[in-house]
Amino acid sequence: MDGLQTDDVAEKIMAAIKNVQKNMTRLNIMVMGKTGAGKSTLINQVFSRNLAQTGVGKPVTQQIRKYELEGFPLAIYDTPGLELGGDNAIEELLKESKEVLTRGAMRGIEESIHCIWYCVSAPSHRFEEAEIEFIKKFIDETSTLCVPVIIVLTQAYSKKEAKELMAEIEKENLNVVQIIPVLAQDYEIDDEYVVKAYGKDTLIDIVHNVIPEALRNTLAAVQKANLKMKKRRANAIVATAAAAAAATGAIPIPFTDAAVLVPEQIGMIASITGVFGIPIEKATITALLSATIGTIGTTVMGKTVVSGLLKLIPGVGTITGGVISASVAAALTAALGEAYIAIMLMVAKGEMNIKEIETAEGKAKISKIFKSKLSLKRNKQGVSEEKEAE
Ligand SMILES: Nc1nc2c(ncn2[C@@H]2O[C@H](COP(=O)(O)OP(=O)(O)OP(=O)(O)O)[C@@H](O)[C@H]2O)c(=O)[nH]1
Ligand SMILES: [Mg+2]
Repeated sequence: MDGLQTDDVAEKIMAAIKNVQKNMTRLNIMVMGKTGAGKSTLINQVFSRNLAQTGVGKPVTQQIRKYELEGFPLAIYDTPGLELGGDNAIEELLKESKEVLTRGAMRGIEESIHCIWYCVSAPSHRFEEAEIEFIKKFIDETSTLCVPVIIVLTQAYSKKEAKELMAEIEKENLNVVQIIPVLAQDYEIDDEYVVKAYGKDTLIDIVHNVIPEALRNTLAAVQKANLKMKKRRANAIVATAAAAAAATGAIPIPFTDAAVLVPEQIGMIASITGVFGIPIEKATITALLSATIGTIGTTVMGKTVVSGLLKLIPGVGTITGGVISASVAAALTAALGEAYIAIMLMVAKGEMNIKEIETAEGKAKISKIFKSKLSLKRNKQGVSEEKEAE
């Protein structure tokens, strides 16, 4: 691909990214629990934008507030400052939360509450009577709406205490998905002893399993507590795109035009970007293309390099009539996707700045990853193709 064509494809990818982001179904989570339980802390430590700190939220009912950010497909319904045990506040919350759940359920997937996190502070040590009453009633009266409830034992810096509390709650046989201890933020006992945060990744895995498939990429995108989950979603996107590219099959050679990137690959890059939730600019995409697929282009590196690179992939011998085989299309697509995931992971871990992709070193790094992914494919597929030939 020459500069102009790369630019054109980058443009298409940017449009596809915008589309993916625009079409992400919003995830709605309701967070409940007493004041000081650690709801706001948990939300801030799990999601990649500071939702709970961005203001007072929009009152949905007397006690329930909705937190949202423009262009971020997440809504948090919070019951801030709730004091259980006090007179009719509890009855009121029960009524209001039922209202919110019912209203949402009637309006379809976009407005439904998809999961409830009921937070109980682990250091408070016992599950208070008033709280048991509340949650029992709440679960009972909302069971027909089938919204999954997860009990989160927050501030669980003492795993022993958390275990005891968990045993106590389990005795109640509540109809909840799971009870899990979480320490959302490192807990400093003194200067020398700090308990490391834990459990947020497990919480995300549980949520992933209980929400509809249509919301799982959204969850991957909005959370920052479970990179493995982002990676799994991204790998699935690559597998689908590679299979689709193989089915599309005939990609014309030489790879001098935008046709190198079939729509499947454009969609793949856009979807992976969506799942990682990392803002990206066109110049970065252009750099990514030129360091991967672009290196195949004859205008960039000459015919000998083209054939050299293509030797990395299986099935090249089957090029006939100016098109590449299905397995080459799949291998190229998969290598591009996997290289992009590797980069996104480095960026998400803070090991690399996204703008670094545009530097000479960044491009060299990506190019190396892409080529190693291609040759890995050769090894893997080489074996299976030999087997098939037998
Ligand atoms: N170190 C540490 N502190 C926590 C954690 N969770 C909560 N806290 C602390 O506990 C206090 C209360 O936490 P919040 O997150 O504000 O509690 P909340 O449930 O949002 O409280 P309301 O908004 O009043 O309903 C804060 O001082 C937090 O710093 C945690 O996981 N680790
Ligand atoms: Mg709060």
